[in-house]
Amino acid sequence: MYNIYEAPFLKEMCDITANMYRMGFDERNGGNISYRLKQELVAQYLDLQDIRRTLPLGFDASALAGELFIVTGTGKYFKNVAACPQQNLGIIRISDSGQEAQLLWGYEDGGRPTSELPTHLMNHIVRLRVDPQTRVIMHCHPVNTLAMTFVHELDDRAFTRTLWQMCTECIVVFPEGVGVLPWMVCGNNEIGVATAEKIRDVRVVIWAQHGIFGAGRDIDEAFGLIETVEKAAEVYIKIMNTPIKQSITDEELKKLCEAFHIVPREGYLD
Ligand code: 2HA
Ligand code: ZN
Repeated sequence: MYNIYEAPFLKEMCDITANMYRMGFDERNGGNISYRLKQELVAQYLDLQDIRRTLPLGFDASALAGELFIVTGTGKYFKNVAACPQQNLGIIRISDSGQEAQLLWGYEDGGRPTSELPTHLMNHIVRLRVDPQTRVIMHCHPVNTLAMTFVHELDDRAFTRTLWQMCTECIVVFPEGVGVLPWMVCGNNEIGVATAEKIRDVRVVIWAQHGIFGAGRDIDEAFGLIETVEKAAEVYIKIMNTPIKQSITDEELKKLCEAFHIVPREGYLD
């Protein structure tokens, strides 16, 4: 058995949480990550029969039965993960019934997975149907994306179009657009269901006045989506009160799509 502290997935979680903290995306205990792991890889580091604790999920996650995830802990600070992963992270397996998470490693001070676990698992279920290679769901609180939800209409198409117009790369990075939810109470099944409904068609869902979710095949994809949206939102917040002399037209966005061989969300360009 290898040393878990040398596992690549543990290092990736330590690196990304430190990076997101430094970027100001995850103040205090803000943000959470779930990363679906390959069983054969985890088996090199952990005895998969050794269940430390069983944690009720409060909803049916049987579509993920047997799947392993490394997940940030509830109430834990991203800034502290790298120094003490065994308290701030946990490795869980979804039980055969789909009603429980079996803790295999971590949360060593008695902790539990993120309060947003229902949203994470519901998002994994939906994204896995669209793209079986999906592994990462990531949530954080980037400031300009939040700010934009105060001053911009929350319609998916309108919000997406504005983001596309702010940076040339946006339509290339998320041609399917973004989904936007109105303000809701977080940390429960209801917001999980609403988010999963949106994330069927997009890899980015924005929670108004709260934050953002990104989905991806790896940490880079999920985070790359989030930082691209955040960059566009920052440009928007910087220019929104300034007279605009020129911008990227729909015709130009179409030319960009042709040049990069991408198909933008139907009906989103005029
Ligand atoms: O506190 O970000 O949405 C963690 C969160 C809840
Ligand atoms: Zn949050």
